[in-house]
Amino acid sequence: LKGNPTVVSTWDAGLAANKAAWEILGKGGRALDAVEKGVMHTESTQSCCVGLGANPDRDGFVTLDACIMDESFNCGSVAFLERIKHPISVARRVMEKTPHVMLVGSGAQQFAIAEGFPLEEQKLSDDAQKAYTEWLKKSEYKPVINIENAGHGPFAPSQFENGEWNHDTIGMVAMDTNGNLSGSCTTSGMGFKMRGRLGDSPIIGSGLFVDNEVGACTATGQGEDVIRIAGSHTVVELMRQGLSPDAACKAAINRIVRIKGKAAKEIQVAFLAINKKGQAGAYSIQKGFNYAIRTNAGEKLIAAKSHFS
Ligand code: SD4
Repeated sequence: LKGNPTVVSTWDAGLAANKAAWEILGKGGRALDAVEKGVMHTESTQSCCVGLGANPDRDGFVTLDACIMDESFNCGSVAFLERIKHPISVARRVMEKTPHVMLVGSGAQQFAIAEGFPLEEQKLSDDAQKAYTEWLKKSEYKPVINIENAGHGPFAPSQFENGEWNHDTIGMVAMDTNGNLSGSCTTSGMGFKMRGRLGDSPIIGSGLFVDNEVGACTATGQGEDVIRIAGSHTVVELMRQGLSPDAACKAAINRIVRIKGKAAKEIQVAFLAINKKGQAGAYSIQKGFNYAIRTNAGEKLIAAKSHFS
């Protein structure tokens, strides 16, 4: 055995996702299978920000983004996908069954149906319907400050700290017993976003990047600001230069903070990475980001360090 199997994923919902991933990793299975299975759990169960139970766009439709990447630079992605329960699995099919990397919108849905994925009913979950009805009262569109805040106005620092907003995108990266790395990322994006808006999560190099020689990284938070610096790719390249996962995530966050200037106070971005030694690390702009890790030694939820404390 070359590697100690390790899986990390974003937020506390990552604990349950890691457990699903561990059913594969713990038995010596492939990291790619583990990262798909792991986040499928979140797609089925989470409300708010992942899967069909999530908050809709401002026109009232749930649109989903996901991507997956294996140890050999194979990658697949779907974006702006509607009425399909497991976008991560469609992303994997794009990777394995088409000559392409990304499919979007109705084309992605058409491909999913052709692959046998059921077309689900167009219906908001009870929680999402409630949140949307509430949002419609003002219909305020302030994407910068509303991100991850369910449209309820600017962040107060206490919201970052007490985790009111921390049900979120799930990004997962893992190493298997062969020492191979893979990653997955799935989300409904920003609640009450403009119709057609994509974040970083389905974009290889932004929401997720895997380089089996070096390490893997995933991102959560305000996608626009992750895309701006090709975030996950940046973190992996920093690890290539010798930085630890913690230090690489911190350097990438510092870059965003520098670019954003004063506006950095109003956004959250977090990176989560592992390297080939199976070491994990993370860093975020705001306090409150945590990640779940599972190894042979057990499971843990770790609070990441942040730029603002
Ligand atoms: C996006 N990064 O669509 C995703 C959303 C997210 O925490 O991670 N929110 O921008």
